[in-house]
Amino acid sequence: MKRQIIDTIEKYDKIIIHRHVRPDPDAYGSQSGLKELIKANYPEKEVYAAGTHDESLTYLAQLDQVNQALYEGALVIVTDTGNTERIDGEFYTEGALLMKIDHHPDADPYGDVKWVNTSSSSTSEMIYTLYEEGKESYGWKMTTEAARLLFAGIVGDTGRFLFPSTTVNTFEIASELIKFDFNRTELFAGMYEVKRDLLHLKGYIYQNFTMDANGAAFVKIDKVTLEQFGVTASDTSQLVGALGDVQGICAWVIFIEEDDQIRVRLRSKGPVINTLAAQFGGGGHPLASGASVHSWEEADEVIEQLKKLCI
Ligand SMILES: [Mn+2]
Repeated sequence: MKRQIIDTIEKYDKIIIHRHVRPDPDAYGSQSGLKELIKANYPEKEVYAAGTHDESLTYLAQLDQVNQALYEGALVIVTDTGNTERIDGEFYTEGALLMKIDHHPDADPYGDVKWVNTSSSSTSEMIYTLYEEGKESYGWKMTTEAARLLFAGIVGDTGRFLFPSTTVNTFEIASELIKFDFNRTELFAGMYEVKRDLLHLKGYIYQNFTMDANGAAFVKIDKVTLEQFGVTASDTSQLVGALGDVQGICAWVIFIEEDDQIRVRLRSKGPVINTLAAQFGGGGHPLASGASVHSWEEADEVIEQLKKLCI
């Protein structure tokens, strides 16, 4: 599979890489990490990272401007994105070939070439194993910048190596990546320094969540509360893991009211919850997913379904 991917990359002079909307470090890490690797090993190729830039990830990478004409004859690679609805950026279907590289469940098997590994901690980890194959068979080199990006993706998706998706391989790859001379302290600051306002909102979450006897928990944060704390809805992505350290918790949902919808952020310690997310038009990982609902009544339905999963 990896050879087929590298052979395909070698065939195209122009490569455009996409990833999912509402990006996280693994989305940026796999997208821009792959871009850096291809650029370093095939300097004559044009490689672009497409999508809408997220200010909170500026410490990782900047994106490239792409237009429709650029897609003609291009290889388009989409990383870290399970389904086409979540692909960020237009025109991704307009290249000569579409390739999917991802670690989410393959519910939507899009693309002409697909490489899906759900047992990988992150797509960034997959990109590292692609590099290993490249190194072995094609003489690929790693760069410090690619190492920094892939390391960030792995750290992000494993919750700093805490999640069960973290394997012996993950640690081995991380230990290889930190041999490169990037500034880890600076990287961690970019990833985890939390604004004071956000910490106050975190306190609010711990003071106001509700949990039943089976460990199903929820908290609702409406727009007024967000304004009171001076926090934007997108800032709250840093708080999804909150409540995970509550003793006895089974699964939880944090609702964030936005202008036109209520964002549903689901996390679990055991029961699979991406099926629940899918019932409400969302998706994601078995233990970390999201969806959107359009009323607090609908939010209550999510809570009822979540309670059933924890029995
Ligand atoms: Mn990922």
